Amino acid sequence: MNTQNCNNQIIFRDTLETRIVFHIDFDYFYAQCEETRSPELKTKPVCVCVFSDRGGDSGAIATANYTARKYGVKSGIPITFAKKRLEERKDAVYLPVDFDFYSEISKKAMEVMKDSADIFEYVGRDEAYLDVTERVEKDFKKASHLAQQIKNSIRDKTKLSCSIGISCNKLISKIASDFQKPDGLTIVPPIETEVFLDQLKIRKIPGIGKKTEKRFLEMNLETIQDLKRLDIFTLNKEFGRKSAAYIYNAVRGIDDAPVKEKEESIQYSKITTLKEDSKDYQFLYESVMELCKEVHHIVKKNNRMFKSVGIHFVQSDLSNKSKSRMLRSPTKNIEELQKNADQLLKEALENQTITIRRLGVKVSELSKVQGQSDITAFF
Ligand code: DGT
Ligand code: CA
Ligand code: CA
Repeated sequence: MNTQNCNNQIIFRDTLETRIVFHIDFDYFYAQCEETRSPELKTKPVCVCVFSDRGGDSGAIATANYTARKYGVKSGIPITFAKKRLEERKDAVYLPVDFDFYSEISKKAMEVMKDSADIFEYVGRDEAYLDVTERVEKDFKKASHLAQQIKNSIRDKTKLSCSIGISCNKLISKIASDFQKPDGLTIVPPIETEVFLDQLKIRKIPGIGKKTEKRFLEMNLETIQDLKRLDIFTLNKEFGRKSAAYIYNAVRGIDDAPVKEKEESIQYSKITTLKEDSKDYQFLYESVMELCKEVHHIVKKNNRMFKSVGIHFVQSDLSNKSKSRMLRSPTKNIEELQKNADQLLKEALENQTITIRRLGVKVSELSKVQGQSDITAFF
């Protein structure tokens, strides 16, 4: 039995019992949002860019529509690379990110999903898990109808297309939602799990990245079926107990993690591109303190307290690194914010080999300041 606390109700569910879980993921999300407000973009390659404060084409691609992807443009590559790859497409469009707009669209779509789920778990602006076991009475056919209704309703309200994966757990549904993108609907009933997973490349398992894939390829293992040949002892030796257990179960389609009730958690953050790439503490400290002031300004304006503080690095190779910590109690105090951000910076810089390009500070776990305003709120 596994128990779960949801709206103060304890729900008991036997994990051996069939569940029906949806994973819903919007297609080329930021770029599709841009297409909804400018339909003429639909026939063109569209790249949504995070332009850095250094000017020109400095920065990275956040995402691109499927036309641009045909030319090899994908998330994370420098804007200059994307422009080279799209050189022959004079109609290619490069737009700056507009997070407020994407959040607005996301909210509308998430409302549809919430209304259609027994349990709704927000994962990010463009994806969520839904447990629909009860409402479809454990029937995959009814689940398929419900998924189609959700797709239609999201399209009516937001003009967005999404892809849905349906199975008996989060892992298989996540893999399934990615299987027929864009505008996909992939249903994997328990009896078809093995056939579905076996054919797939190892890389399709969430959490298995380039490096792990390479190690498996060196062992001559390419598909999920190949991976099943490894016993748990070999996996333990190669990857350590925790990852080994995850991989061993994942290739067999086993995942007991419940869909947990979770709504979007609001956070306030500020990020800046440094004047030059650096890993020098004193240099970064100055920026962190400045960012804390800016974040604190937003906290104050919204009359909020925060209980979690985080810092974020975009490193010179464009990889990300972040650290956060939970405070003992909620606060709105800037000194506390700066002290914690400074400690996180020191921790993050231990063993830092690569230089840092962009630096961010965020606060989350927000609550309203109750009652009479503290006098410090006026300063
Ligand atoms: P999809 O789901 O394959 O059709 O395409 P996306 O663009 O929806 O990809 P997904 O689901 O991995 O990411 C959702 C959004 O998150 C995406 O529209 C932009 C943002 N994003 C993803 N990867 C990156 C990245 O490397 N850098 C930045 N800045 N944003 C990213
Ligand atoms: Ca997506
Ligand atoms: Ca996603």
